[in-house]
Amino acid sequence: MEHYYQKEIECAPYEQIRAWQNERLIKTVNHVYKNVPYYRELMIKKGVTPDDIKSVDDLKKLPFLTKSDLRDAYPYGLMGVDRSEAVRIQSTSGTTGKRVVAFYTQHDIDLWEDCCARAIAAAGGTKDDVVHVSYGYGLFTGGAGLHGGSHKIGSLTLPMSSGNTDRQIQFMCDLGSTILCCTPSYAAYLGETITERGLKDRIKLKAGIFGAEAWSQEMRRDIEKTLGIKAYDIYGLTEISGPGVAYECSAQTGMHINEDHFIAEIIDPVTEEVLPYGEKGELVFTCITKEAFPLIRYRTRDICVLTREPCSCGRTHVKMSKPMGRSDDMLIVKGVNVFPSQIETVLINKGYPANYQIVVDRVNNSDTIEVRVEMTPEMFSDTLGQISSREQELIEAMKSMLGIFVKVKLVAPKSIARSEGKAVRIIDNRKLY
Ligand code: DLL
Repeated sequence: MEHYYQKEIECAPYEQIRAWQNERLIKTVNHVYKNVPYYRELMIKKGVTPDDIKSVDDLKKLPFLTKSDLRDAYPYGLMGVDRSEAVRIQSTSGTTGKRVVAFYTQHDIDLWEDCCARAIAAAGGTKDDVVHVSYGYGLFTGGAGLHGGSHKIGSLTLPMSSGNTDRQIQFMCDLGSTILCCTPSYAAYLGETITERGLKDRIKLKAGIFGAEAWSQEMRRDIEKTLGIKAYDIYGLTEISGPGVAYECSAQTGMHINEDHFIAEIIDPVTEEVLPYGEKGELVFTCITKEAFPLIRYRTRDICVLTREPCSCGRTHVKMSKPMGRSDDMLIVKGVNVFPSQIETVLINKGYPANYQIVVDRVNNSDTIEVRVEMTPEMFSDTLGQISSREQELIEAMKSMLGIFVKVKLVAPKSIARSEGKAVRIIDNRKLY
């Protein structure tokens, strides 16, 4: 039987979840109004006071926060406690603009680690497991979050961090790692390397907890096959705490959001109207238990769908779909809106593995877009003579999906740089922002 880490919370009736949320929302709004002048100003501008917030139904009265508010308030402007009360800073892996910094009290760290522990337990983790954490440690939340969660469960925790693939594989074999935590692209790379070296029989992995970047069902199946494991998705963002905001259960049909800590809404990214369950839109989070960085109605820019259909695992917390893109990752090429997820769909439909890169350029004031696609080793050896006809087939499929000419270049297996962190999918050389 599956081990439920906090069954009385994760499987609580909906009415109970709502009661917790109502009480905690009121408390958080009062806390923020009193202690975060930046948000108090936004509330005053919108003509709302803490007295107007009596339940989750009143959430829509509150102003949104966006990444640009985080930039304006950088670094300490959204902190909800005195600096002497906070014990930790984490930061995003963002490479453009100012990084996002988030703060935690010890209480916040405890809650965050609980969320990660639930994710590990949902993947079958118990105190008998060896949890191999290959997310980066340091400012990135991946390493610290899963590490803390693994401790809470009492698993033997291997703080590998990212990098040094030889050492990762050696420890995995020697120490009998049973649960792997890393980005899906690194899991795929580890899988390929383990297979190439003929070491598959020497690893004892049974599950993987992969997130921090988009990955398809196809990629899940590949990783599950090469590593001989069940692969679980995990979602989170630095602003809201880190990994563990939502996690997948054995049903693998979406990620349960830890609703006793976060209230999720879906909005239309343009009109900001709140959308009902089942509709696709931008995910917005309100933290209801945090002290140091209690963001209210934070717009994640992740596009997804929420569902409250009963789950076969017994958990009652609302489920989010895999993010289906971002409300801000849209590329405009030759005036046409292009979502990387559309390109990925074409590639998957045509049987290509998930490693690809989109390169956008501007030559003589005209946009160009090229998709570099890795072939599988089988395709590579079978079809050396047929590359141009395969490329032509993809060009036509892209044209019918996007309505524009996309140059396609098939490249040798493993020739696109593998990242130990997040995969670099888009290279936009136009420097438009
Ligand atoms: O990526 C936290 C994390 C660490 C999540 C380890 C899961 C595992 P940030 O660097 O702040 O935090 O990036 C957050 O990454 O808004 C999504 O766009 C994306 N993202 C996170 N998890 C997933 C996922 C961490 N499972 C941003 N699938 C989010 C797709 C994801 N995208």
